[in-house]
Amino acid sequence: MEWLKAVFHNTRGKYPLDPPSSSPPSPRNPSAMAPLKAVCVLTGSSSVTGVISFVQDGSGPTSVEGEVKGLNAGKHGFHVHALGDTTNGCMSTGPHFNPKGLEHGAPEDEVRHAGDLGNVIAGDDGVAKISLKDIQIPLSGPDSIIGRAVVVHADSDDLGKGGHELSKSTGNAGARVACGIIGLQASA
Ligand SMILES: [Cu+2]
Ligand SMILES: [Zn+2]
Repeated sequence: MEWLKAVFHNTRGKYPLDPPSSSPPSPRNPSAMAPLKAVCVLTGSSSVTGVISFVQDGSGPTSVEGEVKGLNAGKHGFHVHALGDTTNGCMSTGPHFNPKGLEHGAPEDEVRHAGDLGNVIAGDDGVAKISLKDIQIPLSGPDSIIGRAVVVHADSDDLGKGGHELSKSTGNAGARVACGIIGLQASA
């Protein structure tokens, strides 16, 4: 056990109280550079299911990859909602994640919720493949999406431009057909 104590003592001594000694944590430290990974398993009251993976390298954009199955063909609103609370199904995941307090928009708009990831498009087989990058959904820091939720909607997100009373808040994307909580995954 002596070696274990030594390692433990050493670790405690180095972070965060003591000034950096021989190997300070820095952006060049390979372990500090390991990309963060997260995953979200989507389920809902209907037969819609999916798995979405998130990877962020440093402070760069977050890559979002995955697949949603069991959808009606066509466009479906795809958002990060504020809360990782599914006690009342997808209804309790709150509104779109919106740390800047802006109106709903398209992913490429300056005025948008951070959680506005636009639409996913399902083919005739009901499968939507997702592959996007976004700068407003980091996996660490004050605006991290870890512990929040991904929601897939029944209808198309009008990206704030539909002129409906809900356009500027939800994109009028209709019911929440599937959702899941975004959780950390082991880094590569
Ligand atoms: Cu939504
Ligand atoms: Zn929104």
